[in-house]
Amino acid sequence: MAFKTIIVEIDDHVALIKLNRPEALNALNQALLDELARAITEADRNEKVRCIVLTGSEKAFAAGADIKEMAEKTFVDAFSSDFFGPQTEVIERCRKPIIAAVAGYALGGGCELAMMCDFIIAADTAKFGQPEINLGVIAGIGGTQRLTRLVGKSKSMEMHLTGRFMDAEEAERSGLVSRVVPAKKLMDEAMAAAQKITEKSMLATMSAKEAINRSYETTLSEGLLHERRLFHALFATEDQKEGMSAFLEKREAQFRDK
Ligand code: CO8
Repeated sequence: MAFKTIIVEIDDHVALIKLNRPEALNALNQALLDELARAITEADRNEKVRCIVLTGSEKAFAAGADIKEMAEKTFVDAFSSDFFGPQTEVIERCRKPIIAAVAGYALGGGCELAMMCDFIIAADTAKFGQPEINLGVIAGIGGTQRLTRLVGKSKSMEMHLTGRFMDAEEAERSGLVSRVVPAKKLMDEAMAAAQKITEKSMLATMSAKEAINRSYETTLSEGLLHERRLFHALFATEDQKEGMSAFLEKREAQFRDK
């Protein structure tokens, strides 16, 4: 089924998902979040897809949840529909890697959406912020939790309490983004990173993602044990034999996800 608020292109094992509501700086409304959840579910199930890249426009990754759509909501509306809960859980459950390629504004829900991805590559034009406080609310899809884990309490607290934006250089320095690239090169860099990921064994890729995400959920000793067991389990795969033989034989590994 065609999408109206996003554009999805699958090219050479990478699903590129572009948020596409230019009239509202890609503000996240119900339709967009529904379509995004559906596109990510489909990409996760599609055997051809090995990595997902999520991006917006040059001006905005996403300027937050759609304020026009939200403004008249009541508590009952928000609570009974579990406002944005089901869609964000789908994104969080995706087992394939998702790279956020962020240019321009990533504010409120837009910053939170970028942080739901596995890592963020930022253009030098990127601006991150959690300005919900200016609207009389707070972050609602992960901002208080993920930003705090990524940049620490002090900076997260300042961003949430004052609503100030962080530029790309500060975002890299504080650990919010993996790296900053010139805006013109953003998509080339994000696609090159995705391409690199597609060449690995999917079994190792998904294991690495699972183990890293587990570090947010558990104690160090449980996390270390989980990592070690996944590492042990990968010795049951043909890809481990292929990867190590290829190294010893000084050739490129040909992984088959087996
Ligand atoms: N929602 C709806 N429309 C928006 C949004 C938004 N978040 N952001 C921008 N737009 C619209 C504007 O209304 C404008 O539309 P129009 O031309 O029809 O008036 C158009 O996009 C262009 O925007 P501007 O003219 O404002 O562009 P500027 O370049 O002057 O400013 C800014 C850009 C600074 C990004 C400015 O638009 C802005 O401050 N936007 C709002 C940012 C914001 O407050 N974001 C947080 C929203 S709340 C949120 O995200 C909560 C997330 C948690 C949800 C939890 C659910 C469970």
